[in-house]
Amino acid sequence: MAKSKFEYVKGFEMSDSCLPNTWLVLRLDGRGFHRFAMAHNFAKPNDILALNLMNKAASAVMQEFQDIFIAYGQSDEFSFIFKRSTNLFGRRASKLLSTVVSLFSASYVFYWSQFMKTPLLYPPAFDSRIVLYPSAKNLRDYLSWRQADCHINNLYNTCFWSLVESGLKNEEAQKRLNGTESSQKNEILFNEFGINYNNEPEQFKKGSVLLWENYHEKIQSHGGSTEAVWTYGKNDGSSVGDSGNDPGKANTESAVGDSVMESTREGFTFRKRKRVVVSHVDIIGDSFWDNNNLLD
Ligand code: DGT
Ligand code: MG
Ligand code: MG
Ligand code: MG
Ligand code: MG
Repeated sequence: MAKSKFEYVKGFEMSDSCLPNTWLVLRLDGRGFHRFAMAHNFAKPNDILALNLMNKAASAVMQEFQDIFIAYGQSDEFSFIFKRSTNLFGRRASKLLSTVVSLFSASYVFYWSQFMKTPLLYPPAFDSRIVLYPSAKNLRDYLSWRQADCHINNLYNTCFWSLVESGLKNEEAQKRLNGTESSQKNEILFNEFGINYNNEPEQFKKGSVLLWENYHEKIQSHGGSTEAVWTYGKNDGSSVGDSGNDPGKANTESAVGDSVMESTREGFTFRKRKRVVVSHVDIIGDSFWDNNNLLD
């Protein structure tokens, strides 16, 4: 087809494709969520429903972009790690950033009412960036950094809000905690509030890790109901969203793509599926990485 005389303007577009063969980390973060959390009455310091809504939106992103092999979320942020070999959108940074962050934001709004009891008062926005990591050590250190950040903030915030609840003004609580070590914060929680920080929910201490898990869907051959039959997967956790551990529900909720007809026996067909599962495990130590073959 003949080109118009205006076509030359395309030449002004800049190439921004990411270096090949590097782990591509895309992190997004809620804009002004200090205000957003207050406006929507988020529980302090952690609103479990708001955190689960973040997980749901992240799961929607993973299901759309299956080159993401792990995602990690805490507070108002999520990191998505793409396979080193991904060629999604020709690895163009602007295309990846804009598509992922808009799908995440739209999903956050789309699923809001399934999770939150208060109405959504204004549209939330998220910023996003891409960072490329050339070595497995760099990538693991990146994820360790985010999980350590989660722990440090959660310990501080748990202490801070306990002090405020006990009657201190915000500034007084801040002053009390200024310069304290982790051990001192643990002691304040234990001695003054009877809280053993170790017993706080894993989701709050460790954040959320989203991974793919394989399973076999069992289908009765004459149509009818379907049932999930779990493979001996290494990842344990619950499905994302409100489906909990109900595999039947998870089927329709989270099952995606690549459905390869596997086998038919005893009147049942088994179909290979994969779904996103969320867990709240340590990703700083070696055991997570030893147990999950993720870094090839
Ligand atoms: P930014 O990211 O520079 O636009 O500004 P913010 O205000 O989003 O700050 P950021 O991302 O450093 O910190 C996250 C804020 O979100 C922080 O003020 C606490 C709030 N937030 C996140 N999750 C929760 C929650 O579960 N409960 C409550 N009460 N607040 C939360
Ligand atoms: Mg920020
Ligand atoms: Mg933020
Ligand atoms: Mg943040
Ligand atoms: Mg287009």
